[in-house]
Amino acid sequence: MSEKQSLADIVDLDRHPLGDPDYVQRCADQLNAAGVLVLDGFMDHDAISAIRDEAIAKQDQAYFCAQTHSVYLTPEDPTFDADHAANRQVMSSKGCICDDVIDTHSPLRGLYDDTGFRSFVGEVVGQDALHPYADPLSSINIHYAKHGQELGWHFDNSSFAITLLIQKPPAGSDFEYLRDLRDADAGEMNYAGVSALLDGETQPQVLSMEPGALVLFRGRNSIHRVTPNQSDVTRMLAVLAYNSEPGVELSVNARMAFYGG
Ligand SMILES: O=C(O)CCC(=O)C(=O)O
Ligand SMILES: [Fe+2]
Repeated sequence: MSEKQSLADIVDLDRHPLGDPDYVQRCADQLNAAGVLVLDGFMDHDAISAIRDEAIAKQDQAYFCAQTHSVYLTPEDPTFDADHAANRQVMSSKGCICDDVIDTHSPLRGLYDDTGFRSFVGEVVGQDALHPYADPLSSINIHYAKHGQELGWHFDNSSFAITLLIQKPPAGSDFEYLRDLRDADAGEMNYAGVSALLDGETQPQVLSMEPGALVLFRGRNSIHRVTPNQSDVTRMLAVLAYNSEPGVELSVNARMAFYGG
């Protein structure tokens, strides 16, 4: 990409009129009712293929790691046994490139920086202002999951996440979730509900999405995972992260420890 693009070059605004108050209200209603909003065909066709080209070209700069963690993304709690829901370990294995690697003129950055897009997201999630992260890594990330790689069950720390699916494998990499399984702000961790899920006694829902879709997901209380990729086509996904306060920096450790924000 050599020139800066306008929002109309990046988003299919006929299908997704981000400035239309009725459309914005429908999106907000949908997110509130379902805890998730999938906007199919959000990206313009040329923009998504430019983003795919960029993601493929930069794949060898990705930081790949595999690690175990609890679903709460908290360190081991010695007051509970190892097999207690607070301590049970799941596996995450994935790769990531950070904001500093994304092109200045990438359509991803055009979207991220666009004030119309930002106010659309703010109105849909009910947050007055959305600010970019002040550190050079956190705002735009691209995640990669190769054959066998997965994201284990977890609750996010942040109240909502914005993702854009770039490339979808033909088998595996299903986004699964169980809505409102805990109430973090009330301190209700629902260990029994988490155990039932990890033991396979509860069946999660599956969220289907196609490349070019924008997904807004409230993952703070809705546990979710991405199942192992069962193909040789790498799953590629962009994550756009904003903060409610200006000037917030995440440490490299915080980002690298787990990209769930
Ligand atoms: O890969 C996805 O679709 C979801 C990513 C996610 O849950 C996270 O980054 O916290
Ligand atoms: Fe997450």
